[in-house]
Amino acid sequence: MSSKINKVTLGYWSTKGLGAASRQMIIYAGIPLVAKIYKVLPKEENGEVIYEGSSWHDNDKIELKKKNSLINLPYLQFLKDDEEYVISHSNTCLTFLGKEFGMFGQTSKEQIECEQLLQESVDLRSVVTKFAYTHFLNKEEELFAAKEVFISAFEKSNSGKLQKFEHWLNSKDNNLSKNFLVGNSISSPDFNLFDTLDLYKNFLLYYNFVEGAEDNNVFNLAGYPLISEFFNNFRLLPKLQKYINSELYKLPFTNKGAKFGSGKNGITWDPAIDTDTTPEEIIIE
Ligand SMILES: N[C@@H](CCC(=O)N[C@@H](CS)C(=O)NCC(=O)O)C(=O)O
Repeated sequence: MSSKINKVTLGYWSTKGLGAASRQMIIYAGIPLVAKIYKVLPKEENGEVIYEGSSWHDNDKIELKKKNSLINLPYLQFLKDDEEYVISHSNTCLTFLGKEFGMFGQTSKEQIECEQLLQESVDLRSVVTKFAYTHFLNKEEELFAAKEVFISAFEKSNSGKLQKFEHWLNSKDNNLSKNFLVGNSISSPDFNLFDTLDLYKNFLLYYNFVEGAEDNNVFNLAGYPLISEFFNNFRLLPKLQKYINSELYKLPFTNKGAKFGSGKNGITWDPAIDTDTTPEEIIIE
């Protein structure tokens, strides 16, 4: 499907976070992306370093709020048929982009599948991000909480979060590809699931929850063969390589205040050794 949009601006923090899947989709669709980057800055409060977001809150947010009262990060801004759109809420952005780029199912039944899968991937992601932004009193507490995340996301009972996706893929008709969540082609929830799995991959490897695991077999060894195949296939998709090879893919998953996924080494942001050199705009034509 050819889009009537010739350029999209996407605003988000200097992290992957809730902005990554939309960035991927725009690049995958071959539409020029202006990735506007806002950075949180360290500030001392009660003897502790906290991070504040005035680069966003006291700047672009003020003007954008006049155009959309719900404005938040991530947001999309673009012209379509000479009309300006400013959209926020990550799943709304992904739904819009999916429909615009022909990546939101081929039938109304598939569209409903996409919508459910987007919500489900939010549930899966929130288990690990809640943990990532929690500050633990000591290592023991952290490891206990990490184990809880592992159980909640990876347990095989019907309550586990990831088994839902494994079963979803498994129950697809035999004539449909198991490399995509919906039908036989890529759709919005694939991007969201990929980014979430990428974060879980780091989590599993760091806490060593899966013995002998490496980058490309961690989900398989954890007992999720279809998820493993989905993940490994997705990151090799030719149209995704522009993203994988860009600075956007190198950004940390979480923001600087997070204990997990925020540092350049993939663990915790450390102001003593880490510097945020991300430019204010990353343009991918
Ligand atoms: N439901 C929203 C949540 C958005 C949100 O919480 N954004 C965070 C970053 S993940 C933020 O810092 N927003 C900036 C703001 O509140 O203006 C979404 O899915 O986009």
